[in-house]
Amino acid sequence: MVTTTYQVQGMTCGHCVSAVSAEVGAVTGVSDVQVDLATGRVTVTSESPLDTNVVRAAVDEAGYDLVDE
Ligand SMILES: [Cu+2]
Repeated sequence: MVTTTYQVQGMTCGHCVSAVSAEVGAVTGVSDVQVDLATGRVTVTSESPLDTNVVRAAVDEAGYDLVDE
């Protein structure tokens, strides 16, 4: 299992957290998504390393932005 942390911009409430969790959780290979609303940190557990662009697309689909680090 691989754990990767991303920074997401624009989340303001529990609904945002649910939207991001649902979209990122639907990415192939992802088994767990933990969102910290206060910091915008999204921790994703997956079977193998994820393509950042795929995660970015999922976050975008939810209506938020992945911040480059
Ligand atoms: Cu919200």
